[in-house]
Amino acid sequence: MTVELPVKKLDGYSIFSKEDVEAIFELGKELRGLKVVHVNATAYGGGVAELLMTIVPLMKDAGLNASWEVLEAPMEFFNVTKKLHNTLQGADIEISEEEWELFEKVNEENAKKLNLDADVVIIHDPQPAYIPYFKSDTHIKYIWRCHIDTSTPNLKVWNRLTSKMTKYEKALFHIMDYVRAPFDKIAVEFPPSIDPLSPKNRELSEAELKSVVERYKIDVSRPLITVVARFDPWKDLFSAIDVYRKVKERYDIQLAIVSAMAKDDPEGWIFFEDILRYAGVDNDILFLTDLKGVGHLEVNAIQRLSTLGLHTATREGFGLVISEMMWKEHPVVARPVGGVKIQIDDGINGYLRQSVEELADAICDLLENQSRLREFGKNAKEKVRKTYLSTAHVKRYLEVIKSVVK
Ligand code: UPG
Repeated sequence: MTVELPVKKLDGYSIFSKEDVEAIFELGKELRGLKVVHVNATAYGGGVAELLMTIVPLMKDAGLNASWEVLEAPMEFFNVTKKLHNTLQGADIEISEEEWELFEKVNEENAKKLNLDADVVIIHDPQPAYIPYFKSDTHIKYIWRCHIDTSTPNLKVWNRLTSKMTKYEKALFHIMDYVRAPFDKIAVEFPPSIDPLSPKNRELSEAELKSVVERYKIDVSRPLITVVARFDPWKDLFSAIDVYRKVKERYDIQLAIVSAMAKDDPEGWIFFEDILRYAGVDNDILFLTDLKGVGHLEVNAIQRLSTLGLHTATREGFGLVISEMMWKEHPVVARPVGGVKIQIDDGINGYLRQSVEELADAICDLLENQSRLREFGKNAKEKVRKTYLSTAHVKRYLEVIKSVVK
């Protein structure tokens, strides 16, 4: 399925990163008209869809013929690929022969069905990873874009999966810790980005904020700690509730759990129930999900209304939600894992802590020290402005595309 895209103009981004925008237009001249197709598993929900909704329109504005295709697959396929995702992040579970067969079959069908007649095809994550294997065209250059933490994968699954991923010319990873054979020779360090002009991150008016406060009954007179994360085992929302309870012994806080159900994540419903049960009856734990109409603008408003962010993930490829919160001038207290470590500079724009007690202490430290809270918040925004905006990301894409077509 081809995803319909909004129009986005690079000119609008010049106020944030003039040099990157100029560099993109230069590269765009060299690559004008080049047909580039991105392929992933869902058009809505989760970090990859969030990224493509900006990256693809900006590539178009740079002069490339860029488009975005989404896999067509039954729910059983997504059960298998969620298992695949979990094993690549280290889970010790088996994938049966039947499941591998389904994985291959859906990839083969999509290799035929999707609109992939292009110069460069960029495959995101493991779900569509076998499409190149099933394509016979020799002129297409393939790039694999990995979004997950593959630092300690289940090797049996990793080796089997990658044994048929031989047609890729480049493999892009958020950080080099994730790189392993067979991609070590073609790997590129490739952190993602947030879009400062998207509904998720743009400035909001007082009226927009007020409407969210009223709709979701947020008490702005008390501190609000926010965790934005899919209902996924790796996000460890149980720990987020434990941290909240520890802090609550000392401060009258509220916890917002902001979450959406991604189409390619059938496990989400099971975790949703488990976490609701774990939270019990506590009116200061706010479940703000897409079921209640929490979309991009609402997530933006909740992040802006927050005192600080909390992120308890135990594996995290990058964690866009951290940069999103930092962009709104709030520090994030998080576990020192994967891509989280490159966003948060401990003691400068947030805190990196492992245990529930340490995470709770770090939050209390910021609640006690309002001037530190503000200073960390300013540092946080500056870090994102310098490092993680869409323009830097688009520029890196054009450089990598140029390297495979020249
Ligand atoms: N989001 C919503 N509504 C919600 C909850 C989340 O829009 O109710 C958004 C959130 O704002 C963010 C995205 O969904 O933009 C979630 O992205 P991220 O925090 O990066 O997590 P994942 O969905 O797990 O994304 C995968 C990787 C992650 C990586 C990302 C992009 O797990 O580590 O940063 O892909 O490469």
